[in-house]
Amino acid sequence: MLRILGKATSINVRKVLWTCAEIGRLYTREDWGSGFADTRVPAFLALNPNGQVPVLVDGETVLWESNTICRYLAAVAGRSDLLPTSPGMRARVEQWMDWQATDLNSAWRGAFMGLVRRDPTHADPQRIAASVQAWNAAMGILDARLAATGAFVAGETFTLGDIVLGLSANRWRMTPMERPHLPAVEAWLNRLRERPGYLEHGDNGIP
Ligand SMILES: N[C@@H](CCC(=O)N[C@@H](CS)C(=O)NCC(=O)O)C(=O)O
Repeated sequence: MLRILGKATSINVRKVLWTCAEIGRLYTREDWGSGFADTRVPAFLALNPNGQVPVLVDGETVLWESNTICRYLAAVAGRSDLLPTSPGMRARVEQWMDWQATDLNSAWRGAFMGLVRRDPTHADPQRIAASVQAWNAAMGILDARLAATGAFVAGETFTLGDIVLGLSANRWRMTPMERPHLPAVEAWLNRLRERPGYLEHGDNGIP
C-alpha cells in the first residue's frame, strides 16, 4: 500500500491526494508536519532531508517534492492523459507545473503567510501589499492562458498542471485580500468542480 506522509491541510500534500483520486490509487496517509508529528526527527529526515511534507513511500521508492510525486504517480499509472508522453506536450504540462512551484509560489508567500497564517514574521503591511500585487499579476498570466485555451492549463484536456494550479487558484480565491475579477480562472475553477478529487482535496474550505 502506498504511504503518504503529510497533513491533509498542506497544499503540497493535497496535490498528491488529488492525483491519487484521479488515478484511483489507494493509500494510507500519516499526519506529519507543523501541528502534527514533527518532521525534524531523524526517522523523517532520513526520508526527506528537507523536513517537509509530502513524502511518498511506494515500496522501495521514496520521494519528496510534491510535483515530482504527482508526475511519478501518473507515470506509474500509465496516465498519459495527465502527463503526456510526447515531449512537446509533456513539456507544456511541466512548464506550468514548474511555474507554479517557482514564480507563483514566490509571489504568494508574503500575502498568504501574513493574511491567512497570521505569521508575525510576515506582518509588514508593505511587504504584504507587494506580495498581493505580485500574486494578482501572476494570476493574470494564468487567466490569459486559460482564456487562450478555453479549457485547461496545458490545452484542451485536464492534466497534472490543472491539479497543482487548481489548488493554487483555490488558495488565491480564499485569501482575504483585494483581487481582480479573472473570468477565465473563474470559469476554469467551475470546470474543476466537476471532478471529485478537486471537491475533496481542493475546494474543501482549506486555503
Ligand atoms: N517544494 C516542496 C515544498 C513542501 C512544503 O513547503 N511543505 C510544507 C507544507 S505545505 C512543510 O512541510 N512545512 C513544514 C511543516 O509543516 O512542518 C514540495 O512541493 O513538496
